[in-house]
Amino acid sequence: MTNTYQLTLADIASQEAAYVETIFSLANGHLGLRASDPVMTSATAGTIVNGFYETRPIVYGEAAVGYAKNHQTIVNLPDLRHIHVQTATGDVFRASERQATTLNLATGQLTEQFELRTAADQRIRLTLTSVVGQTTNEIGLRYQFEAINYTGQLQVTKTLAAIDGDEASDDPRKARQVTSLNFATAQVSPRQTNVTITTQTSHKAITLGVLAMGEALTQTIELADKPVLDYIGAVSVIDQPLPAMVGDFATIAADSAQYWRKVWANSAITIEGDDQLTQALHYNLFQLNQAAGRDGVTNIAAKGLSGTGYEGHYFWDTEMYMLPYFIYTQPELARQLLAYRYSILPQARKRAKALGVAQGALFAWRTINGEEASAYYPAGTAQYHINADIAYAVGTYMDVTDDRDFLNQMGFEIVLETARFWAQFGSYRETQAGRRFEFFDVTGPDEYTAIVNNNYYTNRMAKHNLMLAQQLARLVDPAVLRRLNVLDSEVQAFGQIADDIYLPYNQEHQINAQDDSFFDKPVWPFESTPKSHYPLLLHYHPLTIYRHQVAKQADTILAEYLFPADTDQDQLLREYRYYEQITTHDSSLSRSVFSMVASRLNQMDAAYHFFMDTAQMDLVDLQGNAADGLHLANLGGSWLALTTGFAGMHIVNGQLQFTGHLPAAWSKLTFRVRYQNRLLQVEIDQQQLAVVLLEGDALTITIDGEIQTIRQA
Ligand code: IFM
Repeated sequence: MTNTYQLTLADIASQEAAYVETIFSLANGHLGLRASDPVMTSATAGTIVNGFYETRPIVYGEAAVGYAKNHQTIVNLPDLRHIHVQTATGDVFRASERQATTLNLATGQLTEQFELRTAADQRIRLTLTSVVGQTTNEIGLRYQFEAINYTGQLQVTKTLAAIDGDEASDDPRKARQVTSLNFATAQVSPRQTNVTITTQTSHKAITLGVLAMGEALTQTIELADKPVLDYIGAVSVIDQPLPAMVGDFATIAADSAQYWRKVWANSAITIEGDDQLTQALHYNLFQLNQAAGRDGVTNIAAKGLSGTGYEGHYFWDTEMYMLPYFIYTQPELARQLLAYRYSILPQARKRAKALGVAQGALFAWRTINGEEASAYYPAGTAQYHINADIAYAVGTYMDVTDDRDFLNQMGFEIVLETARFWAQFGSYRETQAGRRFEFFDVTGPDEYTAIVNNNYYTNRMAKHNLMLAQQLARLVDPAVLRRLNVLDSEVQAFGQIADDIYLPYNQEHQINAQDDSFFDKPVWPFESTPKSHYPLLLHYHPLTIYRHQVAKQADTILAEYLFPADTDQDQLLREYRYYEQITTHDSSLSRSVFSMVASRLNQMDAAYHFFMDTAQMDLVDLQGNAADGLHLANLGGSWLALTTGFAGMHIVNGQLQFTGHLPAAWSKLTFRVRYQNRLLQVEIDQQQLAVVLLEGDALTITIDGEIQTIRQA
């Protein structure tokens, strides 16, 4: 029987080192450790700190006004788990083979077994147990040694290994190499070494330290005693000194276990009939939790803290794919993630100005420090739907928590400033069909179509953003309206523009149109495209792709999932069928959305297949690049497909509603959500969907179209 809170080498796609390092990476929202071989150094090994980046000017062949100025690249820091092991006579254990690995999702402990070899084929076994503090930035490291054919003395030195040089790559999803770092090592005591790393251009500093629980960082041990060496690693807060290390292995392990107990109390999932799938979902949520910045000034990178892919940047992925999970299970953490967006509002205001908009804010498409870091504006800044995505997330957070303090302090301002941007960036046009508000030159979520007019998703989301600003203006403290110079006339104008926003529709296919020109283009020649030429982005010039009907990921369909009342089932089915045929799912952000829409259409086989690919994406290495880091948006997407897809969870006009659609392969699905200070357990079997109120006051909800009031038993 599969343990649904445990992952081993047998559960994953391959034993390739960089892939294994990603899958078993450990993190706590601030620091991330890849599960690299502790006696080797490699380009992919190392420690990552959320928000610790270096900048470098972007060199354009042909620059233009307002282009992003600097790359921001997350820095791969020395590997805290590294050790140097040699025999008494100086033979170094340089070769190593991973033999077993177990990640305990209930406690956060990772146990790995390696067989180490010297050049003279002397062999020993190393068992390394790693655990990351979840309320501290300390790491417990326990190294146990056993003899195989070498039985004598060992000399073990805890090191802070520098990172080997990275290889250059043409894959835009990989990170750039950072060479402008200064390292200052301090031997604090025989037991402790610190290294402070400063970046030359972003002017940031971080300190990493290692502390021996024995007498010194270098220790001589007898293999016959089956020796166990404990070390503590630690990482400072960015730009702060490293505090004294106070934990030992047991206290760090206890801290981690307690944290995960709390997480699982609200996040546990049971799929009766498929333990392996339950395990995959637990893994996904484990990694989502590990990746999320908890301090209000960091966020969730596209690869979390599992790798340096996408340079550690934060995208819309957070708000549209990951935040719902946190909003519904850990609203305090969701608030911190939104607080990060609030913290970069000044940069977003500047960015709006750079694009010629006097009032309002435009959030960067990809960033760490709030400034735009996308060097390719057609698939970067032009995806200004990110503004509405962030506002949408504020709306969901408010629906689920009714957190007025957040609204007054941050939430309203975010929604207001993004709404102001829409009001100025779009324009009215007289057409035969009447006067309408439009957005020209835009890129929607589908990155295989760029710089078009009236992307349906963007226009629909902008409409929502403006309506939300109007709605929240009625809830927010009037003092906030005064502080932000909001006049009634402005709020009314938001409502008018929202009403007038044009939503493209294709008469021929009787479906919402991805944009004004999408259906004029020839369909991509799918039949003559070899399998080896996917993802298309690695094989074709962007213009070859852009002038065809081909979608990298869910686009119009994403809008349909978000606004279920907009489209009837017949149209939705036509739309789903049409877009499904021309979508390659080259982006990991696609399948979860198709699964949700298929559920809504009761296309349960398709919903199930899309869901299985989503739920197991990194464990089967579906995209083929998990070695660079996990696909965090998809991890969140797997939770969405379960809750919004199979359980039909939506908030409609302030009321929580569920509609059950259980795949035939399962006998029962159970999960929990928090909603307005309540804890709910949702249970769906093949007959019915039931919601049990575990904590909090009675609540009126809609289940399968029927209004019900649920009370605690
Ligand atoms: O934000 C996504 C985008 O939608 C597709 N390309 C990858 C980005 C980061 O995950």
